[in-house]
Amino acid sequence: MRTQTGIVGGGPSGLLLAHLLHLEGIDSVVLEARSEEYVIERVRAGVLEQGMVDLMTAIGLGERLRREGLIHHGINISFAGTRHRIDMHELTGRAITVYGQNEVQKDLNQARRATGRPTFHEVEDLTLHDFAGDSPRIRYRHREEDHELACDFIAGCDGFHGVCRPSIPEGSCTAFERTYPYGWLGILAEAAPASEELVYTWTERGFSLFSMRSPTITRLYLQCAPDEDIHRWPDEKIWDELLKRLTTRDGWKPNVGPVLQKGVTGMRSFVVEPMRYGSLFLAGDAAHIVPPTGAKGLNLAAADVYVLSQALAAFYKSGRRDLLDAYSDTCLRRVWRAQRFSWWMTSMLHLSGDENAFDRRRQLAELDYLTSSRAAMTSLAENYVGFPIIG
Ligand code: RFL
Ligand code: PHB
Repeated sequence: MRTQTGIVGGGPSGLLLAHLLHLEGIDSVVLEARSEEYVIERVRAGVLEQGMVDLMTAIGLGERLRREGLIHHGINISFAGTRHRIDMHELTGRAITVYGQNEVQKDLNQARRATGRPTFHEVEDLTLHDFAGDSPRIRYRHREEDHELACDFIAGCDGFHGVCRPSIPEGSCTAFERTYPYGWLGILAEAAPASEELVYTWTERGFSLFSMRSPTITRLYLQCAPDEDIHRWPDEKIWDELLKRLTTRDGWKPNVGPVLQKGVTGMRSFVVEPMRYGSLFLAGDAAHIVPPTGAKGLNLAAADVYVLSQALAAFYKSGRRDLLDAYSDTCLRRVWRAQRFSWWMTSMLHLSGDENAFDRRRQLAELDYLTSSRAAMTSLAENYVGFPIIG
């Protein structure tokens, strides 16, 4: 089999790239290790930057997003028992949209199906070959048969634990990494959101986040150990801890309801440079990870694949290689901005366990400054709503 771009991974990066390429008349094959249902059901991101909403709309995938997405003009930062609203729209003219990654994934799967171009799920033993040059090949097993896909380019969209990044010869890329001494325990609850906007909370007991998915579903997180055993957390204990952390002095607290899903995720900052080796281009979580406190991961993935689609389109239209050569640098500028912001939000709001009383006072002083200075609020708002993707 032959295609122009072989896409490894059918998550948001892979399928969004596939659709962007389709619109440019470029053929692709998507190879995904998991089943379609598994990829859709994974509970992950919830916040789309304005730029990602604009991109989805520009490529004809904005209809359900516009109908069902919840537009938020502000967020709340809570500490010492008080919520402080940051009006991002007033400060930047832009907003965010709450629309689950599951929904984005459904829209992308449907769009891909409508193009008639192939996506293969549950592929196994995928390996990359000859990608230092310009005739790369991908070998894999599908339905108990071995296959080889010849292509012009490979897009490594296979997430942090995928095979593309580790296939790059040692010494050709540099990894920058930081891990954090905490994780997030997240739940999805059948309960109407008690606030119209997100609440990021600092407490002496650790960080907590109030978010949502729809008018009937609340999404909540609490800081926990990075290797926390979810079995130690029956639902009552989770609610007890969430209510302790999130309840504010004015009596606001999240509504309690049946827990639909729960899980623990670790926190990591990671970047590989460059995001390219020969004809292999890494995009999304395959190239970088941010801690979720800045809500940036999915948005960065969208920005990467947009840049890549434009570079591939220029190559196929006029043989230009300059945009392909600039791909990594173009993406890395945004990536490092988001890394800085995600690290900052994370460090400001979590307790690392080895801080002393000074560090806690300093965190509170930072939160006080952030929520009382228009300049500080504008800086947060500008980064949180994100920078344009289509440009
Ligand atoms: P994905 O989603 O991991 O998809 C990669 C796909 O590749 C497949 N794969 C393979 N396929 C073939 N062969 C192989 N050998 C393969 N190995 C892997 C996998 O099965 C998978 O389907 O990466 P992608 O597409 O780059 O998308 C990235 C986003 O999923 C991620 O950045 C976000 O979920 C991060 N994130 C958030 N991002 C935001 O922008 N806003 C948020 O509010 C937000 N909240 C979050 C988050 C991530 C979280 N977790 C679970 C880490 C909240 C959480 C809790
Ligand atoms: C979510 O709704 O899942 C969510 C929101 C904001 C974040 C991270 C996750 O920073």
